[in-house]
Amino acid sequence: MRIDVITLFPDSFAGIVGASMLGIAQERGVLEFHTHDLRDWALLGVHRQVDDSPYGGGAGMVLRPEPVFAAIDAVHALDARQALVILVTPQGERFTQSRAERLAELDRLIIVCGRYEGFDERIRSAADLEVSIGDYVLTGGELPAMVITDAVTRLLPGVLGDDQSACEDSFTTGLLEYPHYTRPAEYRGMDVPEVLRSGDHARIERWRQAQAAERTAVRRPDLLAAAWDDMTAEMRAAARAALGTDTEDE
Ligand code: JF8
Repeated sequence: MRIDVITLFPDSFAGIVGASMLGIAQERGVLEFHTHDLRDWALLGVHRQVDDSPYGGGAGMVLRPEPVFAAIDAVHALDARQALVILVTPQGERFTQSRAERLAELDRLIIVCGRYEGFDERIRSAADLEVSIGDYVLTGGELPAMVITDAVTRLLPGVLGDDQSACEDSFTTGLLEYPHYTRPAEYRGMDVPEVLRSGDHARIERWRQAQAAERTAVRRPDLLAAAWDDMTAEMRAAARAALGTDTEDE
């Protein structure tokens, strides 16, 4: 997959490019990641303007359409593969694991990061998809672009090792993960559960599944309904016990 990011702050991506997952994906030839400085397509003039004051008045600045459209056209032309253009905005569709899975199947993404108080409404028509990473306010689209890049990249074939395959992720299984332990067996009075040291792999698997169900019931009861059909009787019992309800099987 090729990911191009159009941004006024290309330097802010240096950290994630160098970091493990993206670095490995690029070394393995699974990912080509490029950033592009929106200012390269700024309006001609000494100030290399990309923003302007809003029509109708009001505080703050608005991203002008011309540099963004020109940048998207130019970046499209860098590669023959069809690209999906994603605009990251607080008004976008919520970015979820299932959205990440669908994006990971594509050949090419172009992610456009805004800044300032907003962008000219006409910029929306240049995008195929508007995405938001969550209900909180950020100062720009760079962090959302990094979040999307990270979540999509780790799903590309060959990025994760076989033994940590992405199918076991929370949000793929629909349940939160079971608790993990490593050495020492006892730490500050806290013991590793006996079952994990029993060597009984079938029992360990059942315990982990029940823990995942219980943990989801306690922390994210909103996720339970969607996972319910795939849960065993033992998992449902663990979830019910945690909820303190006696809901019947559906
Ligand atoms: C922005 C450009 C966002 N979940 C989210 N919160 N805030 C943003 C966001 C995205 C782009 C810009 N301000 C200026 C905020 C997303 N995605």
